Amino acid sequence: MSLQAIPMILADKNATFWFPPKASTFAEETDAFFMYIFWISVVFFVLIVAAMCWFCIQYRRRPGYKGDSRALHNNALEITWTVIPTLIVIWIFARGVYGYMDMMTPPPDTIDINVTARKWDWTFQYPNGAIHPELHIPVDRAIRLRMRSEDVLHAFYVPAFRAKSDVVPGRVTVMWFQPILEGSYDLFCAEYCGDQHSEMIKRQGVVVHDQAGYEAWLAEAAKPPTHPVAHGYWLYGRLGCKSCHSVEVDKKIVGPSFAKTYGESFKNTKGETLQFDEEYVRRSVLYPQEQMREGYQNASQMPSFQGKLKENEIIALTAFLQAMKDDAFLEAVQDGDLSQDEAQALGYADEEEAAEEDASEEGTGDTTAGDATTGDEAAADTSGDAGDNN
Ligand SMILES: [Cu+2]
Repeated sequence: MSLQAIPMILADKNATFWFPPKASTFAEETDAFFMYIFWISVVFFVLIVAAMCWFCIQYRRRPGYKGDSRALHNNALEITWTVIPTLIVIWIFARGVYGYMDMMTPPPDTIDINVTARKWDWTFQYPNGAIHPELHIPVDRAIRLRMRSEDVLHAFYVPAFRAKSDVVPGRVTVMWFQPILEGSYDLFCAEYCGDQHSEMIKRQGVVVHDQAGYEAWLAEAAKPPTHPVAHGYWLYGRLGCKSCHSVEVDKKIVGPSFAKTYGESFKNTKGETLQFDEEYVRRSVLYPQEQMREGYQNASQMPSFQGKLKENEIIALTAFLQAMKDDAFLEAVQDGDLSQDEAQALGYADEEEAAEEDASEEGTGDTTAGDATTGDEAAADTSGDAGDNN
């Protein structure tokens, strides 16, 4: 489609030639201020360049002319060209400080969302506990972000909100904004943070809903799928695994690929042969640096999930990894966003309502590792036959 050739900013009907959509309360003032400074610059540029050209011609070297070696003054002129620009710059500064204070001071009633930045992904944690890689917020409500970095300096930037702030390791940075326009907007990391920095650009990664839509989304986002494999896939997309572990066979992003690795044996950095099994997955998640796979010594930035993941969630991830041996499932995962229906058709997800009726037909998977060992209701009624070595 030809529209794709045009920059996104021109394709968006709410955007203008200069700016992305005015999607937050900051936009109007920021854009107006930008335009003031722009036009002030244009006026001075034209004045100065025109004067320069005119002087070049008027006072060009002519035969027989001897210059005056004294420096000449015109006090009135010099005071004018000092005072006027100084006043303009003071006005720009004052207005900038005023706008900055506004952006730094959240109103009392905000929705607070925790943001974690890491190489090379974002995670958002919502008031009801839901964790998601995208920012979903309601329109016309003040949003306050409490941002942390797990590794290096990142910067949270949503151009449509005219909102940007550094995310600094070792401290919590707070920013706020109030969206005023429903829609999806791009999220950027605006601080170069390593070789996959561009992976932190999330196209349409910020979604502004109406109030009812936000509440519905939030309720849904907090609810993990019940089937361990679907649950594992759900976690894979939310915990940041995705940014380092590919689902293409042998494709290395940072860590090893997740495709068809389960059950294989491999060498660790000490040259010992290990089996990629439940125990290995569990220890890798909790103590990632303990058994580094040969060839992945540099992937030491894998964070430990100790205290962050419950046992049933580790079991779900294991089940997901195990299911990645299955060609049909793998292909569906590779195609992009595996839907609940797709996972269900392949036998890797429970149907929410009519689970009982369909369970006998759906239960084809032999990959539901962990349904025997977890006490969690999430995995207790899975339809798989658990015919594996769990
Ligand atoms: Cu970054």
